[in-house]
Amino acid sequence: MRTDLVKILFFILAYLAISTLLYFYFTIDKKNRTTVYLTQQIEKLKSEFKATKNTYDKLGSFVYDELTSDKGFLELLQKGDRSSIYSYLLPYYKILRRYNIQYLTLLGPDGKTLLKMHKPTLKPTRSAKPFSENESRLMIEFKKPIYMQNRLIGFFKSAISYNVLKSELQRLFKGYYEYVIKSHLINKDIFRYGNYLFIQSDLNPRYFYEESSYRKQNSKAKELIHAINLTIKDLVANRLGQNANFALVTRVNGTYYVVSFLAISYNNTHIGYLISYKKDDTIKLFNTIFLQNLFFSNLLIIIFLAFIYYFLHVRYRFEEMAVTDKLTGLFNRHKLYEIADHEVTRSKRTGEPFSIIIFDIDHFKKINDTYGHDVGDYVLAAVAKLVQKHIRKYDYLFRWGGEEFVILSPHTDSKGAYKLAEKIRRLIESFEFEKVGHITVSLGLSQFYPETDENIESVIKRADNALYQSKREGRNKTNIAL
Ligand code: GH3
Ligand code: MG
Ligand code: MG
Repeated sequence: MRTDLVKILFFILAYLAISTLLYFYFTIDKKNRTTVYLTQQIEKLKSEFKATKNTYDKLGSFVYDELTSDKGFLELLQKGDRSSIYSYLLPYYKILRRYNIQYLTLLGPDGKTLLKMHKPTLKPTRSAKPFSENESRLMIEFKKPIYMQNRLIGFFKSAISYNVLKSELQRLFKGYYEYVIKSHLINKDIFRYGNYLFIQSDLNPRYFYEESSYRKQNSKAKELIHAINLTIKDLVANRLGQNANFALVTRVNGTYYVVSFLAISYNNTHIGYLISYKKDDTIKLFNTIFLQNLFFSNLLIIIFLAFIYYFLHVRYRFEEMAVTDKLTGLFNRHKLYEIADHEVTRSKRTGEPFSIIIFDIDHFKKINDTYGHDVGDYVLAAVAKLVQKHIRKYDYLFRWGGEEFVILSPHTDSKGAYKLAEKIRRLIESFEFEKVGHITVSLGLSQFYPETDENIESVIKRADNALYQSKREGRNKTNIAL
């Protein structure tokens, strides 16, 4: 019973150990999958950003190509006649505006602003107000050199605001986009130039977004972005400062969202992030895969361990059957040799003897003849039960064959064994067997002498001889072989 409990406990522990290991393995696996996937999402945002930017660059290039192939325009530019240039450029500028390119600027070869089409200063002042650094940071610019007869005569610059880029991204790709800029860029300069108004981002107090872009978002988008921002606020706090791209997963109302951050720089200074918020079922799938993996691996472990347990149990049962006598339930001769082997080794090592008692039921044939084989069987089983009950816990009782039994008594010399033998003889003699009444046994015993005996055979032989001595001397007797 106790060994069964130990075995079951062992299997439960084995199960827990393997299951825990697998849990960690699948957790790491899920994490790796997610990491790879998020990296792809950053790449995706990069591509979206690049592709959208490219369309605006192409639109500007179209006008640029038209202008630079027109000799008349090049001459006007070289002269620096603002109002003529303005009239010349106006139809082009109107086209560009239709495509949301609001900023068109011409610069001199020295890089100084000559004319801003979106804010023209037509009077020939010493120099038109240049773009402020900060204003540039709120735009995406496409600047190209203008040559006349291989001489640099100025620059063509078209630009779009991040607001325009954002709405275009939103139109082309699924999800919501946000552009946030670092707080230290929000200063008077920006306000003065663009009438820009900024709101502190609910994502991080160090980042701001344009009020006008916020106003343009529909309320559903605003609510969702706000809800997502609240869940990732703490997660991004540290990462935002690193000025590097990153992406993360969050869950709002049971829906997974991937939020990707693309770091934006201007002249190698970090200015902010383009953020995309996208609903994502792939992350949900990773979770499902994780749970499926856990479930099926646990099921497999249970089946596997149950199989091993069953296999070991069956083997144990077979082994027991091979060494157990069916009629009496006692160990048989095979087991005697097995146990005797241990005892011989131990006795040789410690010098302590052990004893063998052989006993045989007297006139057993008569019982069979008189009462039948079944009653004979009953007597054999009853004797086994009776003796088993009266020997010490560490004594072994075996059915040697027929109506003969053997007791192996560890730590016992022939003197001690004699006492035990006599006890058994008297016990059987006084016991009242059903139908049969009283029976007797004859016994012979011998001890193992560690110095002279090599194996159990000689001890059994001596005990057997002593048993026959008892038979010859009239039965119901014990003899010691020295
Ligand atoms: P002794 O006092 O000299 O030992 O006489 P005995 O009759 O007991 O000895 P003998 O060896 O002549 O007879 C043993 C008998 O035990 C013979 C055999 O049929 C019987 N026997 C052996 N095994 C079994 C068994 O499993 N069941 C039954 N019922 N009888 C058995
Ligand atoms: Mg007999
Ligand atoms: Mg016999």
